[in-house]
Amino acid sequence: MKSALITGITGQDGSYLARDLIDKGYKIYGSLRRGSTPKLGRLSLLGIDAKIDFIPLEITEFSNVFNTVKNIKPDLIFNLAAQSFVEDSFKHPILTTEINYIGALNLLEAIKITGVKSKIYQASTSEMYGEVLSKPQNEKTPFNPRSPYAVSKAGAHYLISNYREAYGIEASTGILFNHESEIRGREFVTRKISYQLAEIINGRDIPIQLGNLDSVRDWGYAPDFVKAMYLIINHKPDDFVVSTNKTTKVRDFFKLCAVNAGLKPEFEGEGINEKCYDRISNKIICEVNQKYYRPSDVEYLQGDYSKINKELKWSPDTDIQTIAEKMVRFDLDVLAGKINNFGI
Ligand code: NAP
Ligand code: F7E
Repeated sequence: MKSALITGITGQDGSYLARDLIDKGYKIYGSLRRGSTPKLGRLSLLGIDAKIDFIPLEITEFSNVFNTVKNIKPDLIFNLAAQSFVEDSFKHPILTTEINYIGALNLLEAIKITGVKSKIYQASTSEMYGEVLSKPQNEKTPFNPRSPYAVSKAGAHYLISNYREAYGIEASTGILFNHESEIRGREFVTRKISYQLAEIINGRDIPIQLGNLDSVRDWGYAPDFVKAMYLIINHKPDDFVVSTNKTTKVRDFFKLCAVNAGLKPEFEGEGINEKCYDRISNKIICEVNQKYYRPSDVEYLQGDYSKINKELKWSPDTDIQTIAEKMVRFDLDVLAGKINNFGI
């Protein structure tokens, strides 16, 4: 039986990827970091928690990573574990670097020293493009990172190509642009919006507090994007941009969600004084709060996914309207008690 080790299995992507790989007949090893209670909510929601062989793993501890790789010798390793919240990386830059950069290095060293034939996929990110040097961004666009998160991921990205060249390790990256879903973490802006709008529909009076409404993202759907990971790891080792090539501002994503929630959103004012009114109730449903501005933000991301489309025949299936609709529907159903979301 083919096997795969997924680090970060409890996260959004790890959960969807595990579901796909189980369907393909893989034995799944899912690594869990130390903690009083494992966060299995997403895996329970997808109904796959009982199908995974969980192993304790501290990704920053080399001997632990080494012994894990040596003992289970997985055919595939997906390194999805990360401190993935950009805003937090400004508060915890060292921790972020240890998990995201040293974690990837530990896995590569373990593969190199043990000599196991595992293929490895590294979760690279559009954040590496930072203050973009050209539009849209493809595999040849230079990186210009704007956060400790982006710097740590760019370092890990370079490690992958270095170990590929220097030691012939079958290591690939997907440079994934933002991808969202019903099980996205609630700290990320899309789910913050869909969940808190559902709370407003259920009687909450306090407006949603957001930061930079002008930020532009190329948002895709996570279940589409994890399919690309599997294609990438099974191809000859390389780097691929995974995106939709379509852009949306935070403000416009908010409007899409609010309409889906049955509201009539209208933004007024500028900068810190901008507010969104629901023209049905005339209540303020969103306002800008300085607290959510970042020390330096990535203003514009748009991915050119031509390479993966041409070489691996991948393309996104789900547009931003459908993503907003699905996320709002899910959160309304959760708050109406129709779905047990296991705290996700
Ligand atoms: P996520 O939902 O935040 O999941 C992150 C995962 O990493 C969780 O399983 C978390 O475990 C684990 N983790 C955090 N700190 C850890 C540590 N110290 N040791 C071991 N595991 C740790 O992230 P995601 O959205 O699924 O993203 C998956 C990967 O793709 C990440 O590497 C992210 O940086 C990258 N990425 C994401 C996007 C996106 O738009 N979603 C785009 C590009 C790249 P706990 O459950 O224990 O917290
Ligand atoms: O922010 C702005 C914020 O936190 C998107 C991670 O998965 O994708 C994600 O990183 C934009 C930023 O995602 C709020 O300033 C405004 O410009 O949802 P986000 P992110 O930072 O793009 C990349 C590809 C990854 O690799 C990361 O792991 O929205 N924004 N107001 C806000 N963002 C948040 N979170 N909260 C707000 O209130």
